[in-house]
Amino acid sequence: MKISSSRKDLLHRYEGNPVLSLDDIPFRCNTVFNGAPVKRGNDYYLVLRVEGLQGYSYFALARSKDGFNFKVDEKPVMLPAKSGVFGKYEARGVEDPRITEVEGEYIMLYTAYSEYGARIALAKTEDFVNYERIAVVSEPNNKDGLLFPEKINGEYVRFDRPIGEGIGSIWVSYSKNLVDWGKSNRVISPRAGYWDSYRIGASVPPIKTEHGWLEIYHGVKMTSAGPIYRAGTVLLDLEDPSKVIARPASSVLSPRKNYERIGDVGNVIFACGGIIEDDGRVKIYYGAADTCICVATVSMSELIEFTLEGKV
Ligand code: BMA
Repeated sequence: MKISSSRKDLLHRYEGNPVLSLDDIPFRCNTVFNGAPVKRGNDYYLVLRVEGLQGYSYFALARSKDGFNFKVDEKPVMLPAKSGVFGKYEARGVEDPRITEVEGEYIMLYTAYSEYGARIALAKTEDFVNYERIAVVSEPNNKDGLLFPEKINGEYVRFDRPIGEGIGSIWVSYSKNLVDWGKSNRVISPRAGYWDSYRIGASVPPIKTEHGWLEIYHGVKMTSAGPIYRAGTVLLDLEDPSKVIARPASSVLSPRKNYERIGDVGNVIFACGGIIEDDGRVKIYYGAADTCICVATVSMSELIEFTLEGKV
């Protein structure tokens, strides 16, 4: 019996973690976490969620040549909008960016936060510095929005996490134009008794594999000392991502290091993206304890083999 995967983390932490923390930010702010990575050619970009000293979040940009050593631009790249529809729904900040390249366009879904709650908003960028806001694409009480890297049957596909009857499940929806979304269907829900029993949400834009879409999501268990956020995997049907092919019992990364345990919100691993390298390894970028950004790596084949053990 294979027990290694359930007894220790499948993902390997980068020894130089955290790759970004408050000391790397060239302007005054409270904290940095939950960054969305993109690799274009040999250049890595990481769109960072920064929480300002005012208490609300906005986005900054970090650049790297190796995916581990980053330098942050002098000024933030996207502040909450001040007017119009976006001004109304971003009044308490913009959070948790996820960027997907679809047909040569970089599309970012993020949480727009206001007195009305969390909604998902969509923007496009060509250089990760300038953003064209397209639309607010969900009603309140929804977050963890991200796009698939390919259309399915000619339509854009997204995951999100609406809060239904107090239970937030991951849902899939479709759109022809990125603005109007529909055909929503539930994908997975929290599992009583497991590491993801309290809350879940999509984390990394799905990775296409010959076995199905591999989604790395976050799951939360509530304890008497508060929540624990972990990362886990699920494999979904390529044509209909609401069909689960495999969902292992165990997670792939749990908070264990001090930088994951201690911070503004302790015991949090919260991934917002991954980069698949030519050697078949994937770098997962995750916010740790809502206080810094870390990287963990794993080979795609190991991750798939592990996930397939949870075949339903
Ligand atoms: C989630 C999001 C994340 C955050 C996490 C842990 O609900 O708000 O931005 O990292 O909680 O606090």
